[in-house]
Amino acid sequence: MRTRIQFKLLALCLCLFASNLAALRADCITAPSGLIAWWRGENNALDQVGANHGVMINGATFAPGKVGAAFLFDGVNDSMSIANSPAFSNLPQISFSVWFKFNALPTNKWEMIITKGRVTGPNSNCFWLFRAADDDRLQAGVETAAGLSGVSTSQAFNDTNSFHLAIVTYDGAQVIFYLDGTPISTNFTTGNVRTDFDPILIGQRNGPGVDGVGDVMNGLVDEAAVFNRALTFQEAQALFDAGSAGMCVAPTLNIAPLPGAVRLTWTTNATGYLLETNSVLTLPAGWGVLASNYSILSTNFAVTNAIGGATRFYRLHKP
Ligand SMILES: [Ca+2]
Repeated sequence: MRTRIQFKLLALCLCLFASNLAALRADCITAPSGLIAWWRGENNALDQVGANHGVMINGATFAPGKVGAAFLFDGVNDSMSIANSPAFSNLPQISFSVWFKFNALPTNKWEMIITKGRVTGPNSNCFWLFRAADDDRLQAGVETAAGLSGVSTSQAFNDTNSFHLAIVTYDGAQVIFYLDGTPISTNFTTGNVRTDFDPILIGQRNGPGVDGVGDVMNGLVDEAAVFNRALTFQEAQALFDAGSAGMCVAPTLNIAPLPGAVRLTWTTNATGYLLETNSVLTLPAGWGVLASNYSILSTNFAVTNAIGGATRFYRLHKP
């Protein structure tokens, strides 16, 4: 039984991958390809698309964000940390995307939004986005073997009222800084993004920084995402246009064994999806909507389904 259930779990993963192409919400957009990490801030530090889960540091918490909830940093010592991963190393191309909102902008204060590296000059960075203390501009960029390649706003950034979307792309030749879907700054470099062993930090830089605690941010960061390729102009604009709908999240189906039955649960509203079953892993034929001989355990997306001796597979599928 245990082996069969484990196999079913694997099968479910495969099936859900196939069905993930469908959108959960009509107004969200399909995530661009190359998405290797996505921290949504939905009251947890989980990576939506991989295993690079984060850790909330020094009481960092959550608050209403741009797309659902967001990470909230108090500007004292809060941040969110994601351990280094091979997925973030030696990348020939990269993009990173964050919605951010400052709650306060103290004078002469560095405010780190997302960083990988110590951000203390050459040979200390992978990529970064922060508000500079000296000129109050938003500054971003990547570091390669060729050196630092920075991009920035042309003027001081002083807004503490609204969320803004920052996207930085690097295609192996050009770094582009998109603010709210519009390219505002470009730079040129070559080579892979520098590799280090530092964590990705949201709301902080690695090391003490100027304020002694990593130049922590006072504000919110939402839907932080890293891609292993350069997003296009159209993709950057589409992410901004999606606004509070964000990128689509497919529901995940969980399965647990019960005596003579299985319990199927899903935690996200799966509007438009059908709960289907099959006796073999055949795509797309063979799948049928689960007959109504199951018991609804609760209105929170949980049912039990009696099983006989035969193996059954289950999936949430949007026709
Ligand atoms: Ca969110």
